Amino acid sequence: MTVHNYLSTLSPKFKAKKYELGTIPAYQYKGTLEKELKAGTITPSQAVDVLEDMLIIREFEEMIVKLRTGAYESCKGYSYRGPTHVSIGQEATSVGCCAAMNYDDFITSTHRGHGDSLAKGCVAIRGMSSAELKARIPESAAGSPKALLEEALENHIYRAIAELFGKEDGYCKGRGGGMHIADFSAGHLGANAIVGGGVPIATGSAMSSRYFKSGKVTCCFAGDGAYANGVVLESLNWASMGQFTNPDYTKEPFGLPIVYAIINNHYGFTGRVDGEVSGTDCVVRRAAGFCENNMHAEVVNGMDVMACMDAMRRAAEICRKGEGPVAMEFDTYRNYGHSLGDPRFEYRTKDEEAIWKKLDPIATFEEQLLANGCITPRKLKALKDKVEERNARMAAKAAWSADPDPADVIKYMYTNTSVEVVPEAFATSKIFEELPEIKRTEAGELSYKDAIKEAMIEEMVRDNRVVQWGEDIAEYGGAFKVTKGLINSFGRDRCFNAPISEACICGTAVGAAMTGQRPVVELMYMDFGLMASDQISNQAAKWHYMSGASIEVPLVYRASVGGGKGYGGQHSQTLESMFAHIPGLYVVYPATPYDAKGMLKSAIRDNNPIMFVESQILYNLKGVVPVEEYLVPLGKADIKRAGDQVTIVTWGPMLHEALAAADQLAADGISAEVIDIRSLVPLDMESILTSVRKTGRCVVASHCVSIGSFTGEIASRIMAEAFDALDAPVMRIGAKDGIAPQAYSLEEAFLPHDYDIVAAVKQII
Ligand SMILES: Cc1ncc(C[n+]2csc(CCOP(=O)(O)OP(=O)(O)O)c2C)c(N)n1
Repeated sequence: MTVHNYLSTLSPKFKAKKYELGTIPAYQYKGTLEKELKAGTITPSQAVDVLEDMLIIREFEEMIVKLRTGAYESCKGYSYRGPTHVSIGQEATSVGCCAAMNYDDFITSTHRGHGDSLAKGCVAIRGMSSAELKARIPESAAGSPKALLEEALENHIYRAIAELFGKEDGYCKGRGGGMHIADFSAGHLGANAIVGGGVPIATGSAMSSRYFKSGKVTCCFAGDGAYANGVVLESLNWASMGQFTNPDYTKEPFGLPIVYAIINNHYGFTGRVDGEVSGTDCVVRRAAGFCENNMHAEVVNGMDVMACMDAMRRAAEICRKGEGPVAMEFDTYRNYGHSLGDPRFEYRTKDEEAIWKKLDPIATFEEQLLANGCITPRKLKALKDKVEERNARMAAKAAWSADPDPADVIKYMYTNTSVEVVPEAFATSKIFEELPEIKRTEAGELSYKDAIKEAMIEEMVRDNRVVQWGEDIAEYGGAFKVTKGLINSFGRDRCFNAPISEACICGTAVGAAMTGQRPVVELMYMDFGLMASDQISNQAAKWHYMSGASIEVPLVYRASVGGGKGYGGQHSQTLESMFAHIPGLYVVYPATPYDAKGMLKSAIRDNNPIMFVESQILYNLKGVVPVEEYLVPLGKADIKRAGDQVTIVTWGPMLHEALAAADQLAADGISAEVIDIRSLVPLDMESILTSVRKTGRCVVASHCVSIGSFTGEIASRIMAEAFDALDAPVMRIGAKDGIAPQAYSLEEAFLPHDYDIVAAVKQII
C-alpha cells in the first residue's frame, strides 16, 4: 500500500501524433485435445470431467424444455413456473472457463447462467479437500473420497435444480431462483437478472482480491447484449484505471485480477449484435477504448471447449501476474430462443441454426475424446446414462421437496449481525502519515462534518477492511472536504478517487463487500444516486435476501443532500423516501453532530447495506461530541424535546425547524414533543406510537417533497396502529410537490419551515 506521488507535473502534449488502437487477435487457437494431452495441460480423466460437466448442463437445460411440455418423465405432475432462459449450445464456454480457473476463484453470471453455475460448482467441488466437501454435505456418510466427491456433485445438482424450482433446499432457499442463483462457498457470486448488473459486482470482487492479495481471479460472464449497457462500459473503464496499474502512480502496480468473459451468442433478446444493435461484430473491441493494451482482448471460438480453456488459462495467468484486466469474447450460439416463449424464427433462420448445430460443443468434444482414447464408446454411453439418471433423480427429489414456508416470506430481509470484535487479521491498520487532526471547541463541540470524519477515521483505524472511494475524495477531500487527509494517513488503497461513475461506485462496493471488504463510498450529491439506482436497489439491497442469507453485503453509501443552497433541481433532492421504499436497504439520516458520528460508526460495523444520508446545510452545525468511544444504535428514535400536547415526528435538517417550532409553540403555551426518528429503515415505530398515545396529536415533517414521502408512511401507520389515541388527523409537512428552484425566494417557498409546523399544530389543537 502506498500513497502515490500526486503532485507530478502534467505537461501539455499537443505534438502531432496518432494513437494506435492495436490489433485484437481472433480465433488464434490451433490446439486440439490431442495436442493438449501431449502438452500435459489436461489429463484424460480431466477431459472426461469436462465432458461430464457439459453433459450435466445439457441435461439440466433439456429438463427445462421438457418440463414446459410435461415431457420430463421423472417429474410427471410437477408444474415448473419461472424463467426459461436455457443455454443449450453455450456449454463449452461455461465449462471451458470454469475448468481453467482455480477452484476457489470467483465468477459472476447472468440470467442465462445455469451452465456457469453448474460448471463452477462442479469444478469447485472437484478441487475441494475432503474436509471442505464434508462441510458442504455434513449429513454424508460416504466411506471413501470418491464416494464423497460423487455425493457432493449429486448434492450440487440437487441444490441447483431445487433453486430453479424455488425450494427451501435450493442454494438460495428458493428466494433467488435460476436467474439469481449463487453459491458463495463455491466462489459463485451470483447470476444476475439485470442485464449487465453483475459486471460492477465482479469488478468489486476483483478489487477486494487485489487489496487482500488473495491471488484470486474473478471471471465475469455477461452477454453481448450487456456490452451496450452503461454500467458495463463504466466497469471496463473502472477496471483499467491508472491508479491500479500505472507505475507512476503507485509503487506496487497491480491490475485488477478480472476476466471480462463476453458471451457473444450474437443476440440480445432478439437484437442482433452483428449489423443491427452494434456498430461492430467484434464486441471485445469495446476494451480498446479504456486502456493502452486493449485489456489483452481476444476473440475465442466459444464452441470449442479446448479453445475456451486455453484462453481462460492464459487470461487467469495474466491476472495473477498483476497485468489484468483481461477481456475475452467467446463466440458461441444459443440454440433456443431468448426463452421458451420465443419461437425465434421472426429474427433468424432455420438454416442459420443448422449451421451452428453442426458445431455442437458436446458432440465435437465427444469425438475428440473417443479419437484420443480418453473414453471408450461403452464408457461414453455409461457416462451419458449416469448423467441423465442422476439429473432425473435429483429433479424428482427437488420437485417434491419442501416449499419455503409462507410464514417466512420476509425472512432474510436483513441480517442482525455486526462486527463486534474485529478479527485479528484485520485489526491493525498501516498509518502512513499522522491522522488528520480534528479540533473541538473549548466546549467539546465538533461540526457535523468533522463528526462524520472522526467516525470514519476511528473505524478505518479499527478495521482495515474499511475502505473508501468516491469522486474527488482523495487529495481534495471530497466536494465538501469530509474525507480531507484520509489518503495521507491510510494510503491510496484505502481512500481513492473514483471516476465519475456512480453506478460503478455503488456496484463495485457490492462485489467488494461480498468478498470481504467493508466499503464506505461517497455519493457527492444524493441526486446522483439515481445514476446508480440499479446497483443500490437491485443489487446491494437484494443480495442478502436473494441468496437466502448466504451472503452479507456490509457497505455504507454516504449520500449528501444539497437542498437549501440554491443549487436547483438536480442538486437539491431529498430522496431518502425513495430508498426507504426499497426493502433490503437501511436508510438513516442523522441531524446532529453527536448522532452523525455515533450512527456512522454503527453503520460501518453493521452487516447490512446502508444509505447514510448527510445534509450539506448541516455540515457546519456544531454540537458536543464526546472524545470517548460511543455508538448510536440504528433503528432507534430519539426524543429531542419532551412535551405532552402534540408530537412532531421528523428527521434530517427538518429537526432544527421542528425544535424552533416547538420553542414558538411553547411561547403560546403549547407543549410539543419532538421525535427525531434518525433511521427511516429500520423505523422505531414504538417510540412514535408511545408519544402519540400520550399527546393524541401528531405532525410529521421532513424536507422530502410531500408526494410519495416517507412522512405519509409514518402518518398511515400511526392511523392504523394508534387510531383510538388520536384526537385529530395526523398532519404532514414537506417540500412543495415541485422541483427545487435555484432562486432564493423560490427555494425558501419550496422548502418547509418552522412556521409551517407551527401552523399545522395550531390547526389540529
Ligand atoms: C437492464 C435490463 N434490460 C432488459 C432486460 C430484459 N432482457 C433480459 S435478457 C435480455 C437480453 C440480454 O442479452 P445478452 O446480454 O446478450 O444475453 P443473452 O440473453 O444473449 O444470453 C434482455 C433485453 C433485463 N433483464 N435487464
